[in-house]
Amino acid sequence: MKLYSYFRSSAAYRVRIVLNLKHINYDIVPVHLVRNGGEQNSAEYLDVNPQGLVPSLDITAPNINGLEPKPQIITQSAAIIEYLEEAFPQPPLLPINLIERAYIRTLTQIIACDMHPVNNLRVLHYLEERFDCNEAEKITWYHHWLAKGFAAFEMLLLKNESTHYCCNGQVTMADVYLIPQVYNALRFNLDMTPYPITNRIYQHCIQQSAFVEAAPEQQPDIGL
Ligand SMILES: N[C@@H](CCC(=O)N[C@@H](CS)C(=O)NCC(=O)O)C(=O)O
Repeated sequence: MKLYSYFRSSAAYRVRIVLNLKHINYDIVPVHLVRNGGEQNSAEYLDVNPQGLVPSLDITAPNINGLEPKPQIITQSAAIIEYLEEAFPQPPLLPINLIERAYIRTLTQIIACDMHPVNNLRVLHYLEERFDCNEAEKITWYHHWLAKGFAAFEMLLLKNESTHYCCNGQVTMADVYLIPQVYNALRFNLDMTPYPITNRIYQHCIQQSAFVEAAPEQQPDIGL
């Protein structure tokens, strides 16, 4: 498998964690989101992912008997993660209980649908280019949407009596989405003190090898 990734991309970070948790071998294909106006906008990469976003996962079968395999590329981190969960069920990242599965998807979607998209690089660029927002205004925007999302997330963790993981003392997709989002928040100096349960889960997860190896600091493209 080949993962088109950028070390700082939190959506790619989610997929890296899942690949590591499931012990799946993969090669990183770096896509630099800043250099040369962003390699995600190149014609070559748009052919891989027409949205010009990372991650993309290339699961094309190997060339057997000289036959050219049909390229198979999955885009959108949630689609990639659901594919990996179905194709590589061990260890499961969703529990069996249907209510708990729904709860985990609620948590992942708070991040993937309501927090991350409004703070994406291209959104921040648009604020600057179209509405002339300066750095401080962009940070205000960024913090606003993160704080709204984390407040709801924390409330749900409290109601669910979460301790070291988001659900039931075991790693699930909810942790996979949460850790990169907290990493981003810390990078942009959001005050995380109002979210003690979130912080505890973050500190617990980042000690574990699947999370450590997926972290931006460990990526081969960090110095490129
Ligand atoms: N919903 C998409 C979001 C992907 C996404 O926004 N990726 C960011 C990096 S975290 C990106 O490629 N940004 C490039 C840009 O904004 O130009 C997913 O989950 O895969």
